[in-house]
Amino acid sequence: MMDSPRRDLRLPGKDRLTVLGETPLVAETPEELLDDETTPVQKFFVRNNGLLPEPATDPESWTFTIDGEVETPLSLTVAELKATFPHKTFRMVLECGGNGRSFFEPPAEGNPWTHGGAGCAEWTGVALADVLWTAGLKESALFTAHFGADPDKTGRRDVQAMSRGMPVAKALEEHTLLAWAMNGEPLPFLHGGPLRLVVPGWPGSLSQKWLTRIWIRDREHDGPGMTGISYRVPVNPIAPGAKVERHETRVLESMPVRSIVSFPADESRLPSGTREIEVRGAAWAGDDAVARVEVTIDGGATWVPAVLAPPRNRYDWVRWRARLSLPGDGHYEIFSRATDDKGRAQPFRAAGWNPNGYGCNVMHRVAVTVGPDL
Ligand SMILES: Nc1nc2c(c(=O)[nH]1)N[C@H]1C(S)=C(S)[C@@H](COP(=O)(O)O)O[C@H]1N2
Ligand SMILES: [Mo]
Repeated sequence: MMDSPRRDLRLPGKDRLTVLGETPLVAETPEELLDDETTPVQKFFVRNNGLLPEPATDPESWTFTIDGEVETPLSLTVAELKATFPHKTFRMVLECGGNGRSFFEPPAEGNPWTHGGAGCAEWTGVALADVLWTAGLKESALFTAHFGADPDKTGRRDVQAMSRGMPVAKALEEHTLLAWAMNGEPLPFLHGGPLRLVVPGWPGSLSQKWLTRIWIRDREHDGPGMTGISYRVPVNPIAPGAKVERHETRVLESMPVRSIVSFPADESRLPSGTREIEVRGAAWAGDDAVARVEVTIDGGATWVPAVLAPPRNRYDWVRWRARLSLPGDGHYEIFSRATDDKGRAQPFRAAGWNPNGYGCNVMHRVAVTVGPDL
């Protein structure tokens, strides 16, 4: 299932993330490190599809362009963006489209994310919509195409490592940001600084880092990440391991509902006689809202409702907690299950197998042992 054995990331400014790929660097956050309300930069997952670009010497003069199907193509520096448009700050989940992939059986193609290809940070920038209104969308404007400064994984600069796009309607949502800050600090280089897109609710691959250009197109974009069956899922369910043709697939847009248990950590040991524990975690649901979260310690025979903290804004995650009574010492498997406001809950077993392993939202399992080794 895994190309290389997992190891802990050793990188200044980063916590003990789990490395899934070396070059390009891909590292996920162990679920128990996602216990903060706002995910600190040092715990935030990293996903690169290419090599790193040259760091900007002067972030304020970083320039990006909007061209294509607009009345007035614009070229703006970060300083001009900051000076011209209203600033917005939202706490929003960024999640890789492949989060959960390692639970598909048979294994799907790609990085074996568990549940840690996600984090929730406070992003500051301007609404892409405000910039698009200034440029003026032509009637032919249908789709965006995103470009970044990173060379591809072989070092080529004339091709994009990743260049995806979205329908104009998603680009015009007020939460779709051109962001220069993360958790109140200048956007870190590894997370796309000086400037990145943040397209919440949809696969993280739309949130272009080191953003240099948005090309407004009159058709669906066809850059790397848009061709073949990239970021596409079968329209009708297929047998696990089966092949699927592009015309039988659709683009994965909103990510499915998911929850994680961030406390206790998997394989925790509690003193003998412990009869009550607090379980807590986070839940989110792509474009939709989380309606409820429940927790079980008996494989789903009985469920305990969790108390949800209200999200700060749309696309924020919901922090939840539940108190569980334990009937005695022993080994318990805790599962959390979130349900979105359309009534869709997480499955016990990976469902919706697809060749590239997108959108696996199987429940997170955490084992705890109360008392001495059994
Ligand atoms: N320029 C550029 N932007 C990119 C990528 C990339 O490889 N290059 N990877 C995308 C993917 S697949 C994801 S999941 C997110 C990850 O963002 P992070 O590294 O800040 O966590 O960035 C997206 N933006
Ligand atoms: Mo991703």
